[in-house]
Formats: sequence, structure tokens, C-alpha cells
Amino acid sequence: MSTPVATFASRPAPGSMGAVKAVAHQLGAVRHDWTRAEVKAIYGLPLPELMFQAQTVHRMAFDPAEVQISTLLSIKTGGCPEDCGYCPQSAHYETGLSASKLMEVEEVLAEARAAKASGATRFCMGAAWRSPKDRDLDVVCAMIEGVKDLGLESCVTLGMLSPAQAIRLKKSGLDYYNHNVDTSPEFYGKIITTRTYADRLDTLANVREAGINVCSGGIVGMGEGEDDRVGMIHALANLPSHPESVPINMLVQVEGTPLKNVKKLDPIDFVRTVATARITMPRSMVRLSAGREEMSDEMQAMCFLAGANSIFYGEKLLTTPNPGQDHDLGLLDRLGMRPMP
Ligand code: SAM
Ligand code: DTB
Ligand code: SF4
Repeated sequence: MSTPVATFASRPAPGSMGAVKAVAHQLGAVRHDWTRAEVKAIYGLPLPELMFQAQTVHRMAFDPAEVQISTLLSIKTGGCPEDCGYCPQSAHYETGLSASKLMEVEEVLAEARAAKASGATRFCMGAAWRSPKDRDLDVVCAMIEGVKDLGLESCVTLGMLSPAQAIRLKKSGLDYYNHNVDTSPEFYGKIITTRTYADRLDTLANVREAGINVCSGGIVGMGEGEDDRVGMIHALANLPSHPESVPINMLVQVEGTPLKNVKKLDPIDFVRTVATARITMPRSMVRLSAGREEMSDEMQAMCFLAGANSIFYGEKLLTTPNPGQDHDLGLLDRLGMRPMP
């Protein structure tokens, strides 16, 4: 069967009388040479067309009724030296969060066992570090080994990594490393000043080089424009290999951070971002990540229709609330969807 080619008109900018642009691309083709104009045209398709393309692509690689259930745990909370404007864990802002030191291996494994018992197949551990110290990495490697022994997929997010640190993590059996580009290269400096976009890309290259699967996405609803959401997807989709996992977070506004009270994003723009990620990175897991606590069930359903196929499950993300497990299982049931085995 030949790959379908989509040729449709994208919408003119709202309020403009500009001519519609044609978008022609092979649905489901894995490409790394997307132009920003192509990504923008996809993002701007009439919503029914955008959703149709996203669903077509989704079905080529995945069962659209399945959602992967991941559990998150903050293994080292708060006191982070970085100044990420969205983050409750940055020491630069007064968010009322008390910093704690790295958890004990056994405590973490007890949480992993509980996550498995409640249906998670993936366990992600996050640490509020700029980068890990080598002695901390030894402890994290023991956690990863324990999580793997439970038969769970493992993911960690620990900040910037050197090539040697990435190799050390790979040897412990790590499946995925999460490190988000967060936003477009142009908007990045408005959100974070203590490290650069190039630093982020260097860590992603070190992770890839070590043979670990890459998990990289970003946050929307930070006051960025449409071009920044497009720029973020463009940056991810043009990496030498697509991240195997692409988390799309809606900003969780936290009191005390500079982004508290930024204008809320139109939910439809969130759905467009998810669909654009699905279409441009056809074989990646697209994760509907932070921000679900404030999303309606209907909006989450639209995200699944747009090609999202993973959620974080459990009452807490790293430090902020997430929907309850009963609510999530009820939602999947109402949608006739099911956790990925
Ligand atoms: N310190 C490491 C780092 O930044 O790479 C790992 C932990 S950090 C909390 C992981 C990711 O969580 C960030 O890259 C960001 O995309 C996301 N995140 C943090 N605070 C958030 C918020 N308030 N809303 C949405 N996503 C957030
Ligand atoms: C990602 O992109 N989102 C998750 C995970 N990777 C580590 C983290 C979301 C954190 C939301 C804010 C908090 O709970 O502290
Ligand atoms: Fe630190 Fe990560 Fe939060 Fe940035 S996002 S302040 S690096 S914990």
C-alpha cells in the first residue's frame, strides 16, 4: 500500500485575509528535514483536517485505543540552582516548596512496586539538579537497576549529562532519559537564563550516543506565540533521530514563579500542538504530560484523538497535583480506551 499524500489548505491567520497555503506531505513518512513553514502549515490546518491527518498517522504505528500509563516520582525535590521560569523547584523563586535530599534506594523501589501494582508499565524518576554529581549517579543507577528488576520501563530526568555520565546510566539498564527542549530556540532565553538551548541539545546528543532512548518535548502556555510552539516541534522533529518519546506539557502555573498569571492558552492550541507532534514524529510516543488536572475530560479526549498515547498516572506529578487514578481509569473506560499492556 502506498503512503497517502495529504494536500490541503491551511487556514489563513485569524483575522487576516491572506491566501490559504497548500500543504503537501507524505503522511507517516519519518523525516528530519521539515521546514518551519511546513510545520507551521500543519499546525494551522483546519482542525478537522489536522485531526484526520494526526489520526491517520497514529494508526500507522499504534493502536489508537491504547494509552501508556507512566508514574512519576520526584527522587530529589527543590533547591535547584537553575532559574527555569515555570519551575516550582527553582531556588530562585519563593514557591513554599521545601527542598529535600536524594531519596533512599529502598524508598524509591517501594514507590515503584506500588506504581506497578496500580497498573503502571513505566516509572520515571526526576531530580531537581542542574546536572548530577557522580556520587549521586551511583545511587540513581541502583534505583534504575531495581526498577528494571520489577519489569518496569525506566526513565530518569536529572539535568545535563556528560558523555561519560550517559554511558554510566546506559550500563545500569536505563531505557529513557527525559530532557526537554521546553520551547522554541527564540523564546527559550525569556524563560531560562542559566543554561542555553545548545546545552540542552548537547545532553540529548550524549544520551543518544550512549544508546539510551530519548524523551524530549516541552511546555506550552508559557506566554509563547504560535511560532514558538511551531519552532519547538520543528526543533524536535529535525533532530538526527526523533525522540522516541515526546512529552507535551501544559504549563502548571505555580504561585511564586515568574510565569504565575501568564495568559492561559486556548485549549485548541494545545490540541494543535499535540497533533503537529504526532504528524511530524509519526513513530514517537506523544505524551499528554503536565497540566491535565486543569483540563476537561473532553479536552483530554481531543488530545487522544490528536495522537497522544501516554499519560502520567497517579495523584502527583513531581510536585504538583495530577488527576486521581479512579478518575483517569473512568475516563479511559468512557472513551473505550485501555492501558497499554
Ligand atoms: N532538572 C531536570 C531538568 O530540568 O532537566 C529534570 C526535572 S524538570 C522538573 C523536568 C521537566 O518538567 C522540565 O524540563 C519541564 O519541561 C517540566 N516542568 C517543570 N515545571 C513545570 C510546570 N510548572 N509545568 C509544566 N511542566 C513543567
Ligand atoms: C515532562 O516533560 N513532564 C514531567 C516529566 N517530564 C518529568 C514533569 C512535569 C512536572 C510538572 C511540575 C511539577 O509537578 O513539579
Ligand atoms: Fe531545576 Fe529542572 Fe526545575 Fe529547571 S526544570 S529549575 S533544571 S528542576
